[in-house]
Amino acid sequence: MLKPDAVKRRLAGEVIGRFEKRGLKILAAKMMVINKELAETHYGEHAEKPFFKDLVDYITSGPVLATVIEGEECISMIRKMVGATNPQEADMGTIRGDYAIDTGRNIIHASDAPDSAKREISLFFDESEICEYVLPDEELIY
Ligand code: RTP
Ligand code: MG
Repeated sequence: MLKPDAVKRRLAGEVIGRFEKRGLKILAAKMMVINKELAETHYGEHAEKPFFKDLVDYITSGPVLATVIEGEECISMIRKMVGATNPQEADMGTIRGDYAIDTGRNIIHASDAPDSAKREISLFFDESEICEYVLPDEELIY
């Protein structure tokens, strides 16, 4: 999910382009403004953390671009491409390392495990919004 800072800074296309160029497949993409309740559910694992309120305020502060992305080992691959939570600790070449400074404005959310991906996808998308298709160059990538 491209967070509101990414959308407002016009970085959404740039970031999605990195995933496309890597060979990953975009199955769904939707601009939306997340309401407080959905934000609290999405980030429920952090409900007791001191930064929870700021996190919910941030993620609801403007439109996000929610996506579903598919590819072999794509959860760990995308987390690696995204970089450390604190952009100042993120390696150069990662999305957060290249485009962000502040942990509270770190451009992108990425699911951290198959179970959380499944849960998060169902929070933001109906099944009918997820497109299955074959890329013409899939056999060059796999
Ligand atoms: P995300 O869930 O957004 O993909 O980020 P993440 O896995 O790298 O980090 P996580 O620990 O899940 O934290 C979720 C988001 O909360 C904000 N945060 N602020 N002030 C702080 O110490 C702090 N720690 C985390 C960040 O926006 C982080 O992405
Ligand atoms: Mg997380």
